[in-house]
Order: sequence, then structure tokens, then C-alpha cells
Amino acid sequence: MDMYHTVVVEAEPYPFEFVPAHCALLIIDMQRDFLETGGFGAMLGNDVSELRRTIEPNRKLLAAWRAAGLQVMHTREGHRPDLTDLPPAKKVRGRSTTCIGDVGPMGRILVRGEPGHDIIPELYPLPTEPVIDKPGKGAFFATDLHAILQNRDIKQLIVTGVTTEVCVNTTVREANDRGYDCLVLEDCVGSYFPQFQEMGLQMIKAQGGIFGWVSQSANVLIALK
Ligand code: TIU
Repeated sequence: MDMYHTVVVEAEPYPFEFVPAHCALLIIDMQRDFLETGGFGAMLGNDVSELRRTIEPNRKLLAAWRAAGLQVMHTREGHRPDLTDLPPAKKVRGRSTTCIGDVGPMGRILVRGEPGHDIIPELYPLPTEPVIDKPGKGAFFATDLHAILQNRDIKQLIVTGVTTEVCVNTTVREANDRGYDCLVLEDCVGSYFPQFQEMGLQMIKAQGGIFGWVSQSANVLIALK
């Protein structure tokens, strides 16, 4: 594969074309607290299997993307240990007895440095891969992601991770407004709610790809060969 030669991936609403040197794989919030059976997501009563089915396709895609020598970035949702970056509205939302910053099943919930906040071992970042710690749902809000992408000459993003309608959708919308093309891979994104998985992807590709493109990881793997 030529890093500077356009690659075409079958996608909806029409094929996604990218130049590998200018395209990064952005893996959103594949954190233990969202995905593991003993995590915060599961504690709230969510079915983590809907998210766990994305692990294997992400693992294969990540391996192929790394083998091709392409750029990878990871994000994690979470807050400073002193919670100074946690909006009071976010802390109290949901009226749960256990909230962000409290001690949960895998350390303090969504607090940086705690075991549950970290990325699952199957997709653990390499030291060379930037990890963006974000306080919000979108990966551009209050982070240096845009600067990193600009410094690395990245124009397009292949977006995977969790959850489809929350952090993935918010990030894709933020990226779209900043001029990036986004391809979202259906088998590599997951939601606790099947109907939101379906509609979260429909919203991205509707109206001629209003926010981006949708495809399957197999189509990217074929294109990387
Ligand atoms: N990463 C992400 O999507 N954070 C969430 O809180 N998602 C939910 O679906 N709750």
C-alpha cells in the first residue's frame, strides 16, 4: 500500500476515499468501566455484551492499521482526581446514588489514573499512540485533539469505539464541523441500546452523509491489503 495513494472503501452513502498518510484511526473510550462486566456501565444495569462484541473487530482493525504504519489515537472519558474539570451538572445527572468521582467497582468512577478509567487490555495503546483525555462526550471539547491532528496533517478519521449515539456521535459531529471526513465502522462501534446503535448510524449517513460515512471493518481491511 502506498501511503500517499488514494484508497477506496465501500461505504454508505457512497464510497469513502482516503489517503492513508492523512487518515488516523480514532478509537473512542474503549475503557474498562464501559466494557467490562465488573465496571460502572454494568453496575448501572447496562448490557455490556452489546459493547463487548466490538472488541474483536477493533483488535483486528488496530493490528492491521498498525502493521500498515498508519496513525492511531485513543480517547478516554474522565476527570482530574480533584474533579475540578467536572461540571456540577454532569456530576448530579441521573440522580444515581453512585456518581462520577465516587468509589465504584474498579476504583473511582471516570477518574484519571483509576483502573476502570483505563483502556481495555485488548486495545491497549502503544507508547507512540496519543491518548486524549477528555472531560466531555466529544473528543474535541477541552482537549488538544484538533491541534494534534493538524500537526500530523490528518484530514480524515476512521472512528470506532463506544458508545455509538453518545461519544462516537458527538465526536463525529465535532469533527465534521472542523472539516474532517469521518468513516464510522458499524461492527467496531457499540451502544447499550440496539435501537440507538441503528439510529446513531442512520443519522451519520443520512442526507448524503450529513456527518460522514458508515461501513464495516472488513471493507477497510480489504482496502489496506
Ligand atoms: N463514551 C461514552 O459514550 N460515554 C458515555 O457516557 N456513554 C453512554 O452511553 N452513557
